[in-house]
Amino acid sequence: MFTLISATPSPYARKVRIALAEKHIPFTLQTEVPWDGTTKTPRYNPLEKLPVLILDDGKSAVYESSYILEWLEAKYPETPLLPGIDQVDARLFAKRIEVVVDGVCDALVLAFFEKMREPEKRSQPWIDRQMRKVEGGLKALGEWADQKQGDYLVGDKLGLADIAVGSLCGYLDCRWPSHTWADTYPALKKHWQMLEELPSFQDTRPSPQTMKDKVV
Ligand SMILES: N[C@@H](CCC(=O)N[C@@H](CS)C(=O)NCC(=O)O)C(=O)O
Repeated sequence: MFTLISATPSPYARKVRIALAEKHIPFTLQTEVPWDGTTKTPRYNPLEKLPVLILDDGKSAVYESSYILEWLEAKYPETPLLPGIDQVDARLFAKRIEVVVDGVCDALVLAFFEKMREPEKRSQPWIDRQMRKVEGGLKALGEWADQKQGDYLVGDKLGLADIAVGSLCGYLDCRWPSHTWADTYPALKKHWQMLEELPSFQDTRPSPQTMKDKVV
């Protein structure tokens, strides 16, 4: 059976957990704090980040959330999470949405740690730079949510784009509760609330973690 190294607030790990659930792939959940010295991520991922999907042999691993999703789609095409290869534009649009979501998550993580520095070491221009990316990405996602034709962002089934967007919104709600995204982008909020009703989302609700080690 696969093992997934995951963290409770991580939007990247949640994407993978939801994809595994939607594809009915059993796995053991190994929850860690990736920022602490106790994490096993460096044993499997040279980039020292989770999520990491450890394969049946207990040694080989797949890492980087977008690559894990691509790997799962290639190896377990049943319950597809992307439109078929004959629907090139829809497929690329779903991947584009994931790119924006991952970029927003990356910028949020960088801003989060910059804010943790002692005030005299903190760079406000750096935080502002990251938050511009966050606002730009959320604006694009808000527009796409507003323009969706049916229940889902791409096509007529739950897919990668919904999973990525829902994971980001859940992370914002958990780690950035004072951010105003839900008021600014009501269509995005509505889409997220619909997704949170699904069993695979209900089973993976994010929660904060406490870091023991000093990171910055
Ligand atoms: N691009 C990576 C980002 C993963 C990531 O940043 N994971 C965080 C936890 S949410 C992590 O493990 N950080 C530890 C570190 O950067 O040292 C992905 O999509 O998997």
